[in-house]
Amino acid sequence: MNLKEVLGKKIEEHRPRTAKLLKEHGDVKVGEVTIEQAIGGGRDVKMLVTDISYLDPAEGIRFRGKTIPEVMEALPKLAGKDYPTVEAFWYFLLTGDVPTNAQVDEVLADFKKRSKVPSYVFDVIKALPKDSHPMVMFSTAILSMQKESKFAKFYEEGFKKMDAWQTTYEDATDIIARLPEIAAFIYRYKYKNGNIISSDASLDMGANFAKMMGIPAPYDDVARMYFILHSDHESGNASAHTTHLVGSTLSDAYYSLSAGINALAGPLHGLANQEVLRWIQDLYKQLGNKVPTKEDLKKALWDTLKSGAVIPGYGHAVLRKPDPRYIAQREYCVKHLPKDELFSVVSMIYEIAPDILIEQGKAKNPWPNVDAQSGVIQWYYGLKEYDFYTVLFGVGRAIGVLANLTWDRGLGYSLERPKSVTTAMLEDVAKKSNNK
Ligand code: HAX
Repeated sequence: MNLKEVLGKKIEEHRPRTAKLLKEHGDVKVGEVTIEQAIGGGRDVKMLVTDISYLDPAEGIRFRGKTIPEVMEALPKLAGKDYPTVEAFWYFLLTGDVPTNAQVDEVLADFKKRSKVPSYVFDVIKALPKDSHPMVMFSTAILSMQKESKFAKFYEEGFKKMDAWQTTYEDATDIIARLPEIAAFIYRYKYKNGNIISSDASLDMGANFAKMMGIPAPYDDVARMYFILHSDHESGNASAHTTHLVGSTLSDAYYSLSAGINALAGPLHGLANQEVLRWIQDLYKQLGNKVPTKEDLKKALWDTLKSGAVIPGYGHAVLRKPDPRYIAQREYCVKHLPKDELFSVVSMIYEIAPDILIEQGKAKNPWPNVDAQSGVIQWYYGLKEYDFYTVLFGVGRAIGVLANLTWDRGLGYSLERPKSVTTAMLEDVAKKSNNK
């Protein structure tokens, strides 16, 4: 059975579970919403369902039940490489099964068939002002391909709810196969005088991306690691939730992902990775291009907080420990770039920032998240244009959110439409609760 057939079987097997929960237990409560949750962005409100990843506050992310080290260990790798192929990971995220080498080969071949980016996408990118943020170029490029949507066509020609996952799967796979070339094009067009490097269909996604970026090995493994680490963080984070929300209107994967990418572009979300580097570079400049001492760093961290800004790369809405995605990247740095100057500064921040955030007493989680470390690795391999970093995050994030969108359609999830209340209603509830 190929990936699509395996996925179809899994979706069929899963459907009775969702149907039974809805039919027999639909009125069972899974939690209650407090006033703080209603005003404060719905933290911890349990209103999304996914089996693709789960984020435990104390442990961190598990993809399909496996921790990051377990995933990296279990999935097939190409000879001589330290990280699994993205294609193997895609199979795993969609099905929960560790693919055999033969199954990975099928996905590799399938991605190659789908990877040709329509030429108008490059024209669309070039039509934007060249000083547009790369995330604008990335999101626009994805949206510009909407006319390719097989799901949209299927809808027009006679939609059947239970078959909708199939064309969503087709769209999702088409998009993921094309994103590396789009991202690399944006990079080379914007920062390398339009000196574009062509794609090589004989390579896997990681190696092909490294080639098109013009960065030699081991950047292929960096790309694989980076895309896998950034793929999924359950469904409540802003980019995943946005993709899911837009998809719940039966907008296709192109509309949905483009919207999710726009959410990722916020500084409280994916853009934090560029903000970390911007913050460090500003500090270098202020100090006359010197490596900061611990005292300099302490002062700079306090100055940042006193100015009302956040320390980028620190804190998390769910996690209450150092992010395992941060740790995985830190381990890469310890192994491959232990003496790098920027890595030393980021490590110094890791030593200092948590205590300062604890002393300040606001952030519920004083530990680093995925974005605190990721720029260091990119910078080391020559990718110093830090406003591009969120695009790299976006290529990875697409893998997770599109796997979820495929399952959303497979299980026939509903249009998302939570209820709002007025402030007066909340005041009334608060008053009644005081009078008890
Ligand atoms: N620096 C300073 N203050 C921080 C902080 C940080 N790193 N993290 C949280 N706080 C503050 C919040 O701004 C909030 O202050 P107010 O009460 O004045 O509004 C208070 O601490 C409580 O916030 P929280 O409950 O701990 O955190 P939230 O769930 O509201 O927000 C964020 C989570 C990740 C947005 C937050 O920690 C933050 O802004 N971090 C810095 C930006 C960042 O690194 N974002 C990337 C997060 C990972 C990710 O999604 N990547 O894509």
